[in-house]
Amino acid sequence: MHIISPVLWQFLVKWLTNFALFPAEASTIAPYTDALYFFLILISLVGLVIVALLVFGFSIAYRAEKNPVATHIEGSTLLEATWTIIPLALFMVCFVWGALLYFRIYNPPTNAMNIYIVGKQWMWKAEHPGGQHEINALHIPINRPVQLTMISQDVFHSYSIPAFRVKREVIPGRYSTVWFEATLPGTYHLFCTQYCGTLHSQMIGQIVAMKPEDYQAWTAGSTSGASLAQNGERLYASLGCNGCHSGQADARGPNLAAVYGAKLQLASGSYVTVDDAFLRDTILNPSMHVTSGYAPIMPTYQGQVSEEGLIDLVEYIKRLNSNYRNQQTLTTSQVSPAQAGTVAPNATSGPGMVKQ
Ligand code: HEC
Ligand SMILES: [Cu+2]
Repeated sequence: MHIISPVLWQFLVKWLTNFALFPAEASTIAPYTDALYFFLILISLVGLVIVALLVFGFSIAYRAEKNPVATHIEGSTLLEATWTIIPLALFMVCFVWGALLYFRIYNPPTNAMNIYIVGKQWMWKAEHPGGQHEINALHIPINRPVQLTMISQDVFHSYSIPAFRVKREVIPGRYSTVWFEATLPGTYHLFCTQYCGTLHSQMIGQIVAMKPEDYQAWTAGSTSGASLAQNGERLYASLGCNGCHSGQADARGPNLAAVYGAKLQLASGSYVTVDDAFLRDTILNPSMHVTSGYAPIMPTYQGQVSEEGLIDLVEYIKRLNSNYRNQQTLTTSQVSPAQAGTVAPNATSGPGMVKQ
């Protein structure tokens, strides 16, 4: 999609990077956003030069001593059509180009790995499915699409990685997602780009993009013992979810195995596809969308589970595909499927519970 020769392009990028005007292009999308950006700058510059030259030229050609009496001009259809159609064509090019890029930026590839981000005044927490936790840092492999599922615990924040040319609002009460594929190993800036209070400027961190083998080593070395799904399983038992969602035929709640990604019919007759946001909503607001064929007896868990706890539950239910147990070795989990239905003794102080 480059509009100029690759050699000139490389030169331009290197030059701008060295002058620190432009961060490195470290993701697959970066050259594309930059190409559009440079195109916008280019046409603005061309417009600027044309206008400046005309002002300069006309003020000499039509100066007072050469034209003592002003000429009355009625207008020119050709001229007006020209200065309407050419800018319109340019704007349409920007629009189509921008729209195509927008769809690319907003649609994550289906094979993207997912990492959760919780923003709060004033720090970024990252939770990897394997249970690795980080504060104000994010380790990721290069050459692999990564999707971030993000939520705020308090006010609006915005997760921005300039070197990857991505940025997305992080909203209280709702998951938002962003994806990227890093191409260059290195350490890059992470910024909060939404003014969020006194220490907003310190809500920054490091993105560490690593070669796949280094990332593997990092993952193995920083695990906290239990994966998110394993924490979720414990929480699921301690909150008594399995009292109703036991998966047995006489259970009071629907079987949640393989519910993720499924299309559910609601009592209202409409259909929803079960995604992360739906799971989170159901746990906090079960009456919002009641599944067809069931009584609205599920209690709300509002105020009882932290955002991290909700992520653990979501991650657990996501992996509750029938073969989940065969894939995971639940060495750290105290809860076995046989215990389903009993409330764990530490029901008030599980790992994901809200601390009052
Ligand atoms: C008192 C029984 C009960 C408890 C406890 C309960 N649920 Fe439910 N749950 C239900 C019923 C009944 C439905 C279906 C009706 C509805 O959507 O409200 C449901 C629906 C759901 C759904 C929507 C998916 C579907 O197939 O309908 C999810 C997800 C869910 N529950 C998760 C949980 C989690 C997680 C917990 C624990 C934090 C929990 N439930 C605790 C009874 C319960
Ligand atoms: Cu912030």
